[in-house]
Amino acid sequence: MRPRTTLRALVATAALAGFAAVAAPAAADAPVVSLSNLGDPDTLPIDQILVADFNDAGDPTAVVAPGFTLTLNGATVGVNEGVGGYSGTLPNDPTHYLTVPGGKSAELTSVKLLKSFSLYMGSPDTYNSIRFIGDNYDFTLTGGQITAGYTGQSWGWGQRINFDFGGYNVNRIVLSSSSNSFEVDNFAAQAAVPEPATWIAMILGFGLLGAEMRRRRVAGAVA
Ligand SMILES: [Ca+2]
Ligand SMILES: [Ca+2]
Repeated sequence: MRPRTTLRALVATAALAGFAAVAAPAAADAPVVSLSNLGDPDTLPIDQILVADFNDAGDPTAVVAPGFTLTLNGATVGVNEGVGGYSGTLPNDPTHYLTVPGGKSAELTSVKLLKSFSLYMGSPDTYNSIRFIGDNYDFTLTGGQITAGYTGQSWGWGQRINFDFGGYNVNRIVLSSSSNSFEVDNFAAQAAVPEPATWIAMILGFGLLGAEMRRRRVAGAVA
């Protein structure tokens, strides 16, 4: 009996190690926010792809990358642009963009987990919020936290903002605003790829679990 008990303990330890390797810590860190490309709506971080450009006002939930879904909970695309009190124009961006007015939201979901996300934002306001939800992750940034400290609320301010999840993975991004408005364009994202060590731990853990299950089935059949 002793060898079997030892094997079982080994399997349990290896499986636990595998699961521990894929589980993120409970306390999440804030996304690392960085600004780039002042007044340039089109240049993306080299490791990201364009996800949504909001240019088709006739199909406001259209996305340009597969695996992404856009939901507009009262947010608008391509209308009311530049109307004072509702939506401020984005500097150097003559195309349609997304406006999230007060009390409304817009949500982007991704089939793949994302390690970073960026957008072009204009007319920043202290009451804009962006929430990132994912694998053991739920973090909301508001106002100056979104714009790396900028709180000028100027229509002349437009900048790409990059959010790096610092090793966490995100697949839901919710933009909301408690007043008019949160204006953005050209969403871009980078999909997460599991670390090789994580894959090895997962494969080892599941392989040993499978071996243990097969052993138990055989043991049950002969009992
Ligand atoms: Ca656009
Ligand atoms: Ca605004």
